[in-house]
Amino acid sequence: MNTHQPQLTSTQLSQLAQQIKKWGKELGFAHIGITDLDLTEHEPKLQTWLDNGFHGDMGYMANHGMMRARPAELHPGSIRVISARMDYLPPEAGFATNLSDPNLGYISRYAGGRDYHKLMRQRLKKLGDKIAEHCQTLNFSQTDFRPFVDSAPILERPLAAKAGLGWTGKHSLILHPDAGSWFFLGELLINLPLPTDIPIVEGCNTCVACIKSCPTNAIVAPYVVDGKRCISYLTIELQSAIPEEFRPLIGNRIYGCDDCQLVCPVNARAPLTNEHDFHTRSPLVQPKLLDLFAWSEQEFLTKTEGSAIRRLGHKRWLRNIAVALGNAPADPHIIEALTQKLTSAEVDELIIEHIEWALTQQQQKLTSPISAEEASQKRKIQRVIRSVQKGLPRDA
Ligand code: B12
Ligand code: SF4
Ligand code: SF4
Repeated sequence: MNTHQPQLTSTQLSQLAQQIKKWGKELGFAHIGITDLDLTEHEPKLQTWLDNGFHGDMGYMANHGMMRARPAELHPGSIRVISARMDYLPPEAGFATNLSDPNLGYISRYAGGRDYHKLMRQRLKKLGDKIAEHCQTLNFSQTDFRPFVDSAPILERPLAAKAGLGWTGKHSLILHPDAGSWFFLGELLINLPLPTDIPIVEGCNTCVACIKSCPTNAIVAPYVVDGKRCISYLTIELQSAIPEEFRPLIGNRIYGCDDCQLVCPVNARAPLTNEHDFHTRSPLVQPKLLDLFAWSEQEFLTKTEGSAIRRLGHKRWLRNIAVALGNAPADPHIIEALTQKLTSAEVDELIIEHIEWALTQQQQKLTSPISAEEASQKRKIQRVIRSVQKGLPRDA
């Protein structure tokens, strides 16, 4: 920082912090908190997570090493992070309706609308510009900031917890007592010594609902998710074949998973999003698996334009739907659609292998009764559905 510049006084910084929170609300953020950049206590936890290989094929998690826990290295000169929350729960989420019909595809409710990354980064940039303009009026012209939304190696959740946006739930997501967990996080790294906020001390207490309900047992210990077991990883991040052991457990989830949040009692108080852009688009509202499976590549690209789903690509879209079709009840229409797709020019070896797996599942169901493993899986999802109907009636 230029030492000849007049520095901001502590009164000016306190007033600015209040102002930032007001501007944040005007820009659509539901909560803004400020904290310092010290994440040293998280370095060993992150290292253990990486050493355990919980990142699977997400090479980007390992590539940057401890930089994730050292935000100052990302944008030198930064001394504070402004952590921001944006709610995404769409109206008429229809969670239970969707999960209880195995012929419908389930898409995580964060992904049914416009991709959040760009929208939030633009808003954070606007917030940064407002701060810089305000500082100019105080004769301080050295404001320097950089917005991030999932876009850089940074531990967003521990920063949000330090900034008072919520506590770390046992599913590892950030939860706010009045807002649940249906929100995205974004940050503005900044070089101003703003006053910091106080973390929320409330916690999960004895509840373990998310751990018990996870379809793939991905929450291997409280606060620790084995990424490579998580359905979000298996259906979104994983480029290659979905390991067979997980396929029956994925059910009808074709893009991400919300189960650990669906059973969370804190989500009973979660607000709906104010962003129309995050509402689920019509082709993705309670979609029939067979309709989605019939989309050509061009239809897939058109119908998912501007959405995060587009980045999956048509091939992995078909891979995921094939698995869900394999998990659906035996149906000659499904067998016909799978068989037809085998000869389509749009499938490659990866998809063919998943389609063949799905066909085997379908044929087995035609001839043999439900296995003990399937029955236990069904009971687990029925418990999640009942929990949603009881605990989140508005969103059921
Ligand atoms: C990689 C990643 C994933 C991976 C791995 C998940 C994971 N738990 O790490 C996969 C693909 C599986 C995934 C899934 C999802 N993700 Co994700 N993901 C990320 C990403 C890019 C990095 C997360 C990370 O750093 N993981 C490494 C581990 C080590 O960090 P951590 O989980 O935060 O763990 C810390 C704490 O648990 C803590 N800890 C450990 N032990 C203990 C003990 C105690 C007592 C406490 C308090 C803390 C604690 O220390 C750890 C290290 O600091 C972030 C964005 C970002 N840049 O941060 C989004 C992010 C975390 N994901 C997000 C979302 C929405 C999801 C999904 C809900 C999407 C979906 N519906 O399918 C699921 C939820 C799954 C889950 N239960 O976590 C949001 C979370 C918002 C929120 N409310 O918290 C983020 C922040 C993206 C965003 N910008 O909004 N994700
Ligand atoms: S998102 Fe689904 S699979 Fe992943 S930890 Fe939560 S419940 Fe488990
Ligand atoms: S389900 Fe229970 S244990 Fe899991 S995050 Fe919510 S309150 Fe915490």
